[in-house]
Amino acid sequence: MSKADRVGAAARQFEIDGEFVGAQPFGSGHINDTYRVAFQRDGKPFSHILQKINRNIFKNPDALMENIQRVTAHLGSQVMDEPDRNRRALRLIPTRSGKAWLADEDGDYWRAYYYISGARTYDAVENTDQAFQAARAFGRFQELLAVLPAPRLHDTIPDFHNTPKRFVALLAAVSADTAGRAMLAKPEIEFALQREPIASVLLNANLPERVTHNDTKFNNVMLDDITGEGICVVDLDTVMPGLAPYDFGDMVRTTTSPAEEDERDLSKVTMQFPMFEALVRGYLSSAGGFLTKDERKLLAFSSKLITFEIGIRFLTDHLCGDTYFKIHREGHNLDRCRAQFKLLESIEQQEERMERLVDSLS
Ligand code: GN1
Ligand code: MG
Repeated sequence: MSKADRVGAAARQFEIDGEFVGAQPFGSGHINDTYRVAFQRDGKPFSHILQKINRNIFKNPDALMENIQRVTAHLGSQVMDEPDRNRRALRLIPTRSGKAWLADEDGDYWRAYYYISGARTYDAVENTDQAFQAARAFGRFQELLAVLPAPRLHDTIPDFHNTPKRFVALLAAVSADTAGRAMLAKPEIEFALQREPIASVLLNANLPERVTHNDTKFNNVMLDDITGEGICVVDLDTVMPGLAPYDFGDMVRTTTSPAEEDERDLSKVTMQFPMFEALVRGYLSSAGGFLTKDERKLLAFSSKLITFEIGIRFLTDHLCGDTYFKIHREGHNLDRCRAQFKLLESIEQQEERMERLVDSLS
């Protein structure tokens, strides 16, 4: 069966009342395969979202889907009273046999979500209002999940934000040098080695464990086309127990620079302070009620740490021959790493001012 046929076959197994028309790749994720699947009923077109889970990366897809099922059901119940509740939390479409996900004959796992119309994601931020809205939405996401009933969620990727372990993985990749790329990446490797001491700061800070998103990229929140409001947080694969500042940090990494994550013109990559301020205000407007003093104190620092962490993950993958993140050109992971490290420098230069702002707003 061709790839397209497999997508169609999977789409037809979900409880969707209509005739399957076709599928288009959707979004800009680096991990799963995401499609917008088109259907029609009585000649009227409509779409849904279909995703094939990357089994290379998610070793326990049943646990992952169990998490997603619980999280989406919980969020759905929390937004029940809102008039447009169907746009405010992702909703799974069950399979024809009543399951929350599909495991096909090839061992692939699929899930389908109702399409959310009148809203979209952006790969690069355009203005401070968008930054405020995104941070407010992620903060609210954490707030709603703070009352998720027990049991604890599964760790879909153990040690996901364990920066010291990410650092050790980089060292191993440097010494194995399987793809023969370490020589050419020497400046980036040096850059990373100099910053080892920051790796363990958050893990050693004795922060409370919370339900966190863990992939709070700006393009993981949908903004309403008309009002601009951050209405729905997407990409729930890594929702699991974690530390709140890591979530805030990844908003800073992905929302404050006007350039995209893989920008090659590094002069464009910079931490824009007004965007940072909008993120702090937006995040505190929703998460301010539950964050502890210690968590607040680490918000500015977390921006630096996560940018370091993702930078070394891109570098590690480059050295390993690009086995983890999808790449679309040669050297793509090295480009991504360079952009992260440029951003990290920009954050370092503004760190004191960032600290002062968080202090004054907390
Ligand atoms: C991956 O799902 P996607 O492509 O948005 C990655 C994140 C990284 C991000 C960098 C499961 O996210 O951790 O921050 O790329 N997700 C996983 O863009 O590793
Ligand atoms: Mg994502």
